[in-house]
Amino acid sequence: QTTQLKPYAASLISLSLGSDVLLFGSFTLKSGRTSPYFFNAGLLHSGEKLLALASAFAAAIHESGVQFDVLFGPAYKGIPLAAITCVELQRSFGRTVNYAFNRKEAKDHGEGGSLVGAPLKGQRVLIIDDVITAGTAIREAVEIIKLQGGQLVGITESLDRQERGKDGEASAVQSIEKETGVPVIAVMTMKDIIAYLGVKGGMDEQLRAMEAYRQQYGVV
Ligand code: OMP
Repeated sequence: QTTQLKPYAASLISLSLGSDVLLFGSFTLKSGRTSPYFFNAGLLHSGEKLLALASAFAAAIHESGVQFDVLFGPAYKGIPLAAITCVELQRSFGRTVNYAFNRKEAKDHGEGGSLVGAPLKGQRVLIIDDVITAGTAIREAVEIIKLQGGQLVGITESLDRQERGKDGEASAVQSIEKETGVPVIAVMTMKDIIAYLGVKGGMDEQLRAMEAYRQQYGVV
């Protein structure tokens, strides 16, 4: 089985490897699993890296063909992702969309409300976030959109780890797709990282560890 590595996935993996955003070693995940790799999107904090991240997101979203009005970035990590990707969709593809995000704490003064940015009511909404592991954060975002009267049309994330959930054969992303009925657009997947390392060469040990992890926990 071969993986067709998309140019935007390859460029995000290459950028992440070069800036220690994608690390190899031994990492304890939120799920409690010990992973041989970890992706820390928060380390993409320079203008140059944010631009590359935004380009990768915009390309993946554009290629998916999903039509939407508002990019919703759940607090906190989704907020800058929504803003930079909104700008990049305009710059690269001439697509005008709005963005919105939630506050973690509801405000009781000033403009009020827990939502900032474009109203979601009656709008087609695409959620943007960094990594989906168990999907806790994403499910909260789905609820917010429902409460605000928005129409969820898709979810996009930088990395799909493609891991089996605790109870069952499906990954969090597969379960979310089934629950919500909308597609999850991943800029890159665990399989993409494995394919990239294979082509790049010189990282045999990391590749072997990734393969072993995939065999144990992967859905692909
Ligand atoms: P869920 O809310 O359970 O889907 O977990 C998503 C979170 O996993 C992210 O927001 C990160 O805190 C964390 N994470 C990463 O950022 N990168 C990884 O490679 C793996 C994890 C993780 O802990 O599973």
